Amino acid sequence: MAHDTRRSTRTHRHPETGPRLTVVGDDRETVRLADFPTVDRDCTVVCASGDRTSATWTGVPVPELLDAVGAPPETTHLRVVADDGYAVCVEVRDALDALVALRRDGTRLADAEAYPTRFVGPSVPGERCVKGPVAVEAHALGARDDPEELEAVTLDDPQFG
Ligand SMILES: Nc1nc2c(c(=O)[nH]1)N[C@H]1C(S)=C(S)[C@@H](COP(=O)(O)O)O[C@H]1N2
Ligand SMILES: [Mo]
Repeated sequence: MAHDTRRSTRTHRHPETGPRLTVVGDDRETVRLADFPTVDRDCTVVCASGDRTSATWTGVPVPELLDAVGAPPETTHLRVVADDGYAVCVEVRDALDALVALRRDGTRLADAEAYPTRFVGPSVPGERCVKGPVAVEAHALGARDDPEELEAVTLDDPQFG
């Protein structure tokens, strides 16, 4: 199916087409999540504070999204960017069983939260389970590159719960 190629960097609630996500690899595409198959996955989001949220998440597997743009084989990290200034870097091996979720325990996130999608996975640290991701970018970092330099936030900043 042909994907939308407009270079939007924001995910909005599109009443007709649903949430979108910009995926950056060899190509850059803004895709409609509704165009992809979804799977269910049990994940627990654990905060440094001790709070935890366990749920069954339904969403698009991250590898499906990367395949749409052709992530380079050298990819080491994914940078996941939200529209609230939050951006994190996740090791690609931890992202391979992650989802861009649309539902939590069967309920649409768009109906329950201020954001319509969630980057979440069993191997993704809780603070990196980004609410309302608008972009996922493949990066190939060298051994001396610091992935935290790609993170826009100090993760212990109290403004980010
Ligand atoms: N966009 C965005 N995603 C975010 C955050 C945020 O501030 N903004 N906080 C993170 C942190 S620190 C944690 S612990 C979890 C909290 O998720 P929960 O509210 O579902 O428990 O979301 C993460 N994802
Ligand atoms: Mo957190």
